[in-house]
Amino acid sequence: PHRRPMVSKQRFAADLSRCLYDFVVQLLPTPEELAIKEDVRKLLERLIRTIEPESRLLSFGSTANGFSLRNSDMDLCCLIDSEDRLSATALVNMLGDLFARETKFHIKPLPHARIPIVKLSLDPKPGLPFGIACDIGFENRLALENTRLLMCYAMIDPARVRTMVLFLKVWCKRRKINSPYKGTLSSYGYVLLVIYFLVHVKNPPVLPNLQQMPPLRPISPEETNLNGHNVWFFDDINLLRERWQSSNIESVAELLMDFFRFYAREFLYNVSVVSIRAGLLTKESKGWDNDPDRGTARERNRLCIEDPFETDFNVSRCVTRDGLFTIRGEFMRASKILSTRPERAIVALAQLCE
Ligand code: 3AT
Ligand code: MG
Repeated sequence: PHRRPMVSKQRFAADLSRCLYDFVVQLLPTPEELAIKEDVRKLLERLIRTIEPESRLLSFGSTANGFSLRNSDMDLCCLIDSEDRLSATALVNMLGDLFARETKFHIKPLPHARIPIVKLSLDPKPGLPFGIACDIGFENRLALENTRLLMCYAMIDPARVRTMVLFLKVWCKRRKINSPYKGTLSSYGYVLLVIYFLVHVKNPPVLPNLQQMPPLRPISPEETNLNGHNVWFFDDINLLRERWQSSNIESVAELLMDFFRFYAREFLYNVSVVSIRAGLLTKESKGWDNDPDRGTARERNRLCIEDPFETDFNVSRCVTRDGLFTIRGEFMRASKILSTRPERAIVALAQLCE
């Protein structure tokens, strides 16, 4: 039988890069959606201030870090700048009642969750075809900092970094491997995998390590301490854009292909820890290795991704044995699809996200 010759690697990569940009652009939130969400944030902040006048309501997660897709959830964090504030549990109950009285949102207060939150949602309507889903938490200052860190990484090389991350977020949702509750990985975890790959695996690196760059002036440990964690990183984006010029010139498609190949075949899941702060670490060095006497450590640390600031925290502790098996299978599948280089890149993209 007649076999179709493969298109050249260069042509396929150029083609796929263009398809990736086009694909991702149409999934970005519209200006209207962003405006509606900002209005919601302001409205809720105004209401919260009737109970706690010294409070601020801030966005974190994808709405604030540059990795937001259309219709993504809103993650909000309430900070209260006064000494004698109410407990999170009390606040969740009071705000639940207040929002139920004063807004059209469906309200679900979770005062006794490990991290107490209020969940709000709005049904779809013509100007808002997917409604709104929003979680409000309290005093989660570390999440605000890791959001800012990811935002800085996104801004250094938006064309490549944002495209890769946004594509990966769509891909992992479509392939149903983005549910920490079901044993797979959170979006935050996938973003850390991408950044690790661009900082520590690619050689030359695509991104600098913002947590290890020399500061512009001496910094005392107290200044950068947040709940016992060092949250310093180089955040002068304008200066960074002037000074950081990656000598890696690979296209976004080449990077994506290599990303899938790396996590499909190269990364040693049994012994290694992904750390964007420190590079490749071992489970042993962190005390995250499988301890036969404590089976739970093994189950919690199948996949290990160190949080950039809360370094004793494994971001992927929810990933189960089956979950990891599925995720690795998906990395292999993706890697295989891209390595066949079909005539039209768009076909590969469609197949990837099937
Ligand atoms: P989506 O657009 O909602 O899919 P996202 O970027 O908002 O993606 P998440 O909803 O997974 O990402 O997380 C929102 C933020 O919450 C990101 C981070 O500041 C914090 N966060 C989420 N998961 C974890 C985790 N496992 N450990 C520590 N912080 C987390
Ligand atoms: Mg989110």
